Amino acid sequence: MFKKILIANRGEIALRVQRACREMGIKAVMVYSEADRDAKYVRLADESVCIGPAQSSLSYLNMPAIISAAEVTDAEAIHPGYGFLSENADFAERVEKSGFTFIGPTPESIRLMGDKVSAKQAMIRAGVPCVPGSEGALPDDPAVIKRTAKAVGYPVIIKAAGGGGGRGMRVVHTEAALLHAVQTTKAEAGAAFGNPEVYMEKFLQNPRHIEIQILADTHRNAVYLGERDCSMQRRHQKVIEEAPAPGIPRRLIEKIGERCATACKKIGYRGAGTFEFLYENGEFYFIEMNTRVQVEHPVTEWISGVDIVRTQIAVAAGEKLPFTQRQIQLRGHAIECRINAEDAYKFTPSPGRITTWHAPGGPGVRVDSHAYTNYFVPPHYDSMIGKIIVHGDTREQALARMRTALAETVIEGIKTNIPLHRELMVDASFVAGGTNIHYLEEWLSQRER
Ligand code: MV4
Repeated sequence: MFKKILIANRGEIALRVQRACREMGIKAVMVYSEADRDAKYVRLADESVCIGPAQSSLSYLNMPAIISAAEVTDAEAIHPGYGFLSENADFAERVEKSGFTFIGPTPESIRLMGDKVSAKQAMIRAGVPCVPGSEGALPDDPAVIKRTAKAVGYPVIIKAAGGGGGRGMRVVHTEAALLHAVQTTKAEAGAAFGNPEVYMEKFLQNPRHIEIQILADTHRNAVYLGERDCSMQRRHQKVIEEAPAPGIPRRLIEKIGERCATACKKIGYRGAGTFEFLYENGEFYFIEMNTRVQVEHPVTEWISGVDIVRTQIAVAAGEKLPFTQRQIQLRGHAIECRINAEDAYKFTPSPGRITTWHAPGGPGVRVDSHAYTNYFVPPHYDSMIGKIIVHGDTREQALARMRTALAETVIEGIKTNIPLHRELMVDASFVAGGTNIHYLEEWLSQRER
């Protein structure tokens, strides 16, 4: 096992990885920007190295600074967390070329999944169901583009191969609008991602966003840890996640989960990963794969009993998965609310000093946050300051525990989205379960104030 790991991230996930290291008897090196210098999780680290000014491009995205920090502290491996460099194949490659272990998949796997056209082709070959659409990238020939759209059926969606997470997409409803949409999406993709390739899919009008968590080792073992429902989102930012997904038949999840685990073995995937699906009319359609640990991993940890971050580290060190698929038993229901430093309804960021931080507790409540009374939320980064996760034997119990946890929470000095969560936890449609990806935006637009 590693003796020392460098954590190339900030905030709650940096603390989460640090906790896993401590539990495993591994020393943790924290890198930080000038804006995070005084954070408690930096002080708590065994060692820490300043890697640059507040601006991410000069610190948390600064590959030479991070690799130098690993060199001077004699760390053996680098955990990238989520965001920042976590899905950057070039970074993973430079980490390995410098003699360190990248805690994540190989640069080849990251590259394969980073290109959404190659990702989809790999998944089709591996037997994972995908959204019907073009076979690979669209060619230039206008006649072929029109014929493809006709065969798929309108509405269609044009997506950039280099996009993902909601960037570089355009919905097309008629043939009259098709060629212009393809040209515009290509031009934007070329400018934004350095790759003008686009592909076409049938546009699903009212899907849910369901994702499957997988873990794989370097000994050809892969398991799935069930699904998460991440449909409650606004502008491609998830707000609430839960597991299991309400109302989806278990045997269907098991069938798709098995396909995902098999696909991992076929492509030689290692580490943690997430298969993103759209779910509509009882069918699953793969859209993208994330090659990192995700913000919402705790809901899966709680229903499965598996420590995902610990397992990421173990498999990166070459260990075998410590469980088989049959040993994975999913139990109860978990819900996560992301706590953001922002206006609850206008969504404008609200950085600044937290004058009171009172976290909830009690049975079935977990809080993942680096914040505390007197913590200063810097204005330079994502507004998420933590997560409240609850577990119950049933969804009803989990909902009741989340309502209680949100009622106990006191955060003063900055605005947060806690009032939004309190409203959603008693919203009839959310309480019923199974709302789609458009629900929150529609709810917000109709909400009277
Ligand atoms: C789609 C879609 C409908 N049909 N693809 C947006 C993020 C990216 N991961 C894929 N996205 C979508 N792809 C087809 N063929 C609708 C979306 C989408 C969406 C997906 C998941 C979560 C929230 C979303 C919000 C708007 C659109």
